[in-house]
Amino acid sequence: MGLCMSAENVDALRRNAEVDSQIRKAKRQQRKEAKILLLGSGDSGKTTIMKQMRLLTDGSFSKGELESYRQLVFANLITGMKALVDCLAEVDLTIEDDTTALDAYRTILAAPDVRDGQAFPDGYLPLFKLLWEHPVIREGINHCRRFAIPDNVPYFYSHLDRLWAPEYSPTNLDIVQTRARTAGIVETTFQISDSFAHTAIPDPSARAVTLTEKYGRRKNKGAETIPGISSIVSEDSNITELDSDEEKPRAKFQLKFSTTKTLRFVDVGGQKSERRKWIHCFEDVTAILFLVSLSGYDQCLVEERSTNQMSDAMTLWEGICKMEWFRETSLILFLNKEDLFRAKVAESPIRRFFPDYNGPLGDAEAGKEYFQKRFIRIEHKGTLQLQQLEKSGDRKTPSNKPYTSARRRQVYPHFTTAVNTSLVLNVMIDIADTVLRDQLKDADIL
Ligand SMILES: Nc1nc2c(ncn2[C@@H]2O[C@H](COP(=O)(O)OP(=O)(O)OP(=O)(O)O)[C@@H](O)[C@H]2O)c(=O)[nH]1
Ligand SMILES: [Mg+2]
Repeated sequence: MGLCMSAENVDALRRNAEVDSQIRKAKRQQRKEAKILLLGSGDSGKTTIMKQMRLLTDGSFSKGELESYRQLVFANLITGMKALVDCLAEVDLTIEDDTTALDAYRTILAAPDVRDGQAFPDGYLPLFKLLWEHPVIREGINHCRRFAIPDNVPYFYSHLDRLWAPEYSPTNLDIVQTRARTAGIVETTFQISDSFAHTAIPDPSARAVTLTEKYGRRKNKGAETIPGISSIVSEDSNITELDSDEEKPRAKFQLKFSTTKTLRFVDVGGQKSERRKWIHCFEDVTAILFLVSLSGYDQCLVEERSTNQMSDAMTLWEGICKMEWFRETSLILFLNKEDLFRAKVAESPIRRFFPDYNGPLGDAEAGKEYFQKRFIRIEHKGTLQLQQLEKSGDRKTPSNKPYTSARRRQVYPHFTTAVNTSLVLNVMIDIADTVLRDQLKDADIL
């Protein structure tokens, strides 16, 4: 038996070993990344969560981004007023018999885009104000709710004077309130290392309470007590700025992780025409972050007036829950726009749109629970269907591996207000603490 090998064979073996090593390295690298896929109907708040992640990781936006958002604010003022005026006829209202208002409306519709560095044009401020204060518009806001008027209209219109200041630059709150529908797929990678959250928190005392409740009084907790998180550092003394919208001081927070992790967030467009692109992102998903607009229970879709936003979200969710792709994928459910939901639920009875709702009229908590239960029930049905498929034959996952019954997927529901940075931070801590810990533990990252 000879152990001799030709030089060629030795070379080939060495090359194979190198290739194997590279593949192993690439796989390890891939496993170090958690891919979070954001899904949900249009306008549910997916991109807003991406913006919050930017704030929670980087703490700010670049000069160029601030300029783009500034221009978007001006555009949002126009599209918001247009959406409102377009709906007036549906509720038997019109501004057509008021020539001053009509002229103002036509002028703002024809306004040229704001260019780089150019302040909002002076002559337009009184026109926007005139329209916003017009009795027909005010009445329209209340009556047109079901037509999905952009949620940021009351916010931006109540800050007109501030927006027209020559040195105006959008605050973080302005940025998360801006609206531009997503077209295509946008991937953003967030490095979560020493400081996950290093951001201005509007209400430091509220944060401190929440963190204390959650993790106890000690400032620095070891990785063994909160796996993956080495410390939470409150810097309440580090008061940084006053937000122009809030008189409360802001404090900085840092959440420290014991290891560096990469979170790849994939944001997609949620409007109907965008959904056929989603399938391109279904591979290797660590967790789905599914957003639902809670306040959409009495509203139609922007792109399809005959469809209720909440019903559309339920149908989408059902489709996702039944997909074999996501058989073992954690599902994070954000029942979002809780702030708007609370504000409207007393005036707009849930039962009018969901007749099986039998909670008390105007009770936000009962309403939240009702919708959460419906989404959880839909997920259970989806899981059941997948299990039946599994039993009925040797179904394979899309990656062609047999299912492992050892790991059943989990659903993590949260009520969220995506425009509120500190509330989003809380939820993100939860996600890091539970979902990602479970998933990343499997990949030896934590
Ligand atoms: N008040 C309030 N507004 C919110 C909340 N979440 C999102 N918004 C606003 O809702 C609008 C739509 O949010 P986006 O994040 O652009 O929605 P999207 O899901 O990315 O929409 P598509 O890109 O069309 O799929 C923006 O103006 C946000 O500021 C919330 O919790 N409360
Ligand atoms: Mg979007």
